Amino acid sequence: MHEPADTRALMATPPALQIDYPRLADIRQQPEAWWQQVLAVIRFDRDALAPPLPDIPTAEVMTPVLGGADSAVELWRVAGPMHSGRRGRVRYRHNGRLLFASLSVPEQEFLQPAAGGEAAALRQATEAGYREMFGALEELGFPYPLRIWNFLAEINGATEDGERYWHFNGARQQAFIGRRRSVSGDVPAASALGAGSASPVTIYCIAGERSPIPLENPRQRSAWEYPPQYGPHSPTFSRACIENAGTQTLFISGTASIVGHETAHAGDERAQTRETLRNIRALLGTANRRVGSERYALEQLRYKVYVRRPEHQRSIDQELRRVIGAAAPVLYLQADICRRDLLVEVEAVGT
Ligand code: 3EB
Repeated sequence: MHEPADTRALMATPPALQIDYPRLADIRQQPEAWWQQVLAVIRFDRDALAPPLPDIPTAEVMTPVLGGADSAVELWRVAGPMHSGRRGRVRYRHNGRLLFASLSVPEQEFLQPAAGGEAAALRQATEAGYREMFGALEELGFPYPLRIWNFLAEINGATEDGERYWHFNGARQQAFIGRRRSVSGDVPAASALGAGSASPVTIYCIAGERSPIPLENPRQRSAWEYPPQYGPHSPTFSRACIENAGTQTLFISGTASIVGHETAHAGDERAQTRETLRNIRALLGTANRRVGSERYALEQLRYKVYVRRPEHQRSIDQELRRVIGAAAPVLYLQADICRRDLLVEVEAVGT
């Protein structure tokens, strides 16, 4: 999964925005000058890597890396000079054009006796996370989140009052409304996954000074219009977006085997993977029409694949490689997907 071309790309000066999934051994030897242009590092399952520059924000995501002998990280790079800092729980770094921000909020903070139980604690942690994140973005002059990643423990778990993901959705939507942000149409691309049972609510994002171009998928009902059988408050995300300040980076949201609003191929991870790729292909068509060229192609994206059951990784990889080819970088992570019947979710970035 790591071709020599990848290693060469890792050494080069980054273009406007670059994402890589290097093995720890590939980056441990890098000189300090190289780290200057690192925007952020995402560590999965508490890998030991600590960037030698303490300014670089990290996000700790409790979804184990699958498959490789050596573990990998997600690493974002941009051309400097960089500015880094902290606002409350939010850690950030930006180059004047694009900003990375991350934070974690433990639900336990909101679990006082008689305060409303587990569901209320999840909602409060989610709302606090979004409130702080939006506050930091607005203060720092990057008010437009392009792409948001969300992780919460036991995403499929039940509460006294509906699934935990439903409460997450209610709180996220409330946080958008509280900041006078739209909850349909002009919303960021996103993913929301289940992390290990001790995981705090963990959110990280890439944000800009200008609003991105949001994209929807003609094969899928927009998530903000999902009917109430998936929860009383619809999820707040777009299917993809294109950065609109020069880089034209394409961020594809978590994409699953959903056609219209219904899960397709319950119980069949191969068919779910093929359906997911049909969804991503359709999105690329929308993206290419929007920029008026064939700029984005399946073989040229960088992928992260969330696999519910580790034993499905092989069959999912076979189906994926048939369509995206052998060279595209793919990082496999074990995670629960937000609907119980989904076995795989795929997200991607086109640079
Ligand atoms: C779906 O299409 C699958 O709640 O932020 C994908 C991407 C999914 C983002 C989110 C959920 C989210 O509905 C799940």
